[in-house]
Amino acid sequence: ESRRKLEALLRTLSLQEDDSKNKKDMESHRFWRTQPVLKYDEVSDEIGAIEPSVPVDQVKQTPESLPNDFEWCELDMRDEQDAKELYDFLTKNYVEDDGGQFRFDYSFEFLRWALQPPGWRKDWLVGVRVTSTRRLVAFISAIPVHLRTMDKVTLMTEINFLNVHKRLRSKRLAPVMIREITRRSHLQGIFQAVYTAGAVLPKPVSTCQYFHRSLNPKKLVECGFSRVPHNSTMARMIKNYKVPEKPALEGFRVMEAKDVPEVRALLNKFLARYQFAPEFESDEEIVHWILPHEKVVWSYVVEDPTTHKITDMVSFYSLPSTVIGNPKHSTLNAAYLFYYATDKGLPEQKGGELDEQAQATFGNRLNEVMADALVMARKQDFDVFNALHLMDNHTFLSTQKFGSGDGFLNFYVYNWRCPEVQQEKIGLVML
Ligand code: MYA
Repeated sequence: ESRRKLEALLRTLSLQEDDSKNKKDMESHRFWRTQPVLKYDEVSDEIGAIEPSVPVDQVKQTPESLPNDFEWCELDMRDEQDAKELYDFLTKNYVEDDGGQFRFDYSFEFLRWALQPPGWRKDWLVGVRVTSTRRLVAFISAIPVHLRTMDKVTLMTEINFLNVHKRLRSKRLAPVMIREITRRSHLQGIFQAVYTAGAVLPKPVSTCQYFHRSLNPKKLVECGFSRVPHNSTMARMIKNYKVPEKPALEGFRVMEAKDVPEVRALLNKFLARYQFAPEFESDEEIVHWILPHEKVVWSYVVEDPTTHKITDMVSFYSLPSTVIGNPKHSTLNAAYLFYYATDKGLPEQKGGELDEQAQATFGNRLNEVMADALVMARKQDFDVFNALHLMDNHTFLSTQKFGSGDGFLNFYVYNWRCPEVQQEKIGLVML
C-alpha cells in the first residue's frame, strides 16, 4: 500500500513538473495577458472583482467581429436539429486525451440537459457558422451558477464546451468566442465566470488530478485505457475489480421527486465544507441537476429505515468517450462522480471541522456510499468510474481501488481575485 502511494506521489510530481514546462510565460499569452485574471506570479488573499462591473447600457451592443465568411448563430437545444448538429460537431471535434486515443462523446441527451438548466438562455449557446454552407464550426456555452468562494456567493456564468473545428485551429478564433460570451454575460449584468480546462492558463485557483476505478478491466485493456501490470494477470485484475451484485447499505435506493427538498438541504449543508462550491438556490435546480435523468445522470439516497430521514446521497453522470481507431471497441462507457453528501459524522454547525472520531465515522460512511455507487455503475454497464481528487474524495479513492490517471483539470475564475484553494476544498463538479 505505501509503495503504491509513493509511486502515485512520484507520478504526480513528475507530471506536475511536465505541466510547468508546458506553461507559457505571461507575456506570450497574447490574449490572456489582456484579460482580468491573476498573473501566474500573483497571489491574492482578498476576494473580489479585478475590474469593476459596468452598467448594462454601457456594454457593447454589437457582436464581436468575425473573419469574413463566418457568422454568429445561437443553438436552440429544444430544437431537435440544432441539438443534433451540436452533438455531431462536438463528437468529432471536442476534447481528446494527450495521446489522441480517446475523445469525449457527450450524448445528445446529455447536451440538452447540461445546456438547459434553470435560468438557461438561448443567447448563451453561441455558435459560429460558415456563411455559405451554414456549417457549424465553433461553439461556446454559458449557464448561470451561484458560486461561493470562501464565504461570498456570486452569480456567475459557468463556461463550457468551447470548441473550434479541427481544421480551424490556431487561427485565434477561441479569443473571439471568449470575448463574445463575455459580452453576452455582461449584457445580463454578470461580470464573473467559472470554467475548467486541461489547458494551463493564468491562473488556476486549483488543479485536480483524475482518478479511475476499473469496472470492466478486460475492455479497458483492449481499448488501451489500462494495462495488465507485469506482476499480474487479466484473471487477477478481473477478480480484484469485481464489485458485489447488490448495494450493501440498508435504505440505499434510487432518488425520487419526493426527496428533492431534503436532498437540497443535505447537499447545501455538505457543500458548506468547501471553499469553492455551488449553492443550489431552489428545488428546481435539484430537480434539474440531481434527480435521475435517463441515460444522463443517476442518483441514489440512503433513507434511514427508522426515521425515514435522508442521510446520504450520491450521483454520477454518463460521459462516454470515442475510442479512436480501435478495431474492437468504438466507445468507452465512463461514469463520472457528480455530487454526493452525507450527514454521518458532520457537526451541526455548517462547514465546521471534524474531530478525529467524527473524521473516522465520516470516512467510513463515504466509503460505504461510494462502494454502493460503484455497484450501481457496474449494473448500468459502465466500464470505468472516474473521479477527481477534490471534495472529500481522498477518503475513499485508494480504498475503493481508484488508480491515478495522467489527466489534470484546472479550475479558473474570470474577473475574480481569490486565494488558491486546496484540492480537497473544491466542491464544484463541472461537466
Ligand atoms: S475547456 C475545453 C476546451 N475545448 C477543447 O479542448 C476542445 C478541443 N480544442 C479546441 O477546440 C481548441 O483547441 C480551443 C482553442 C477552442 C480550445 N480555455 O483560437 P486559438 C487560448 C481558454 O488560436 P485554438 C472549456 O470549454 C490559448 O491559451 N483559453 O486556439 C472552458 C490562446 O490564448 P493566449 C484557451 O486551439 C473554456 C488562445 O486560446 C483554451 O484554435 C473556458 C489561442 O486561440 C481553453 N481551453 O482554440 C474559456 N485553449 O495566446 C474561457 C486555448 O493568451 C472563459 N486557449 O495563450 C472565460 C470567461 C468568459 C466569460 C466571462 C463572463 C464575465
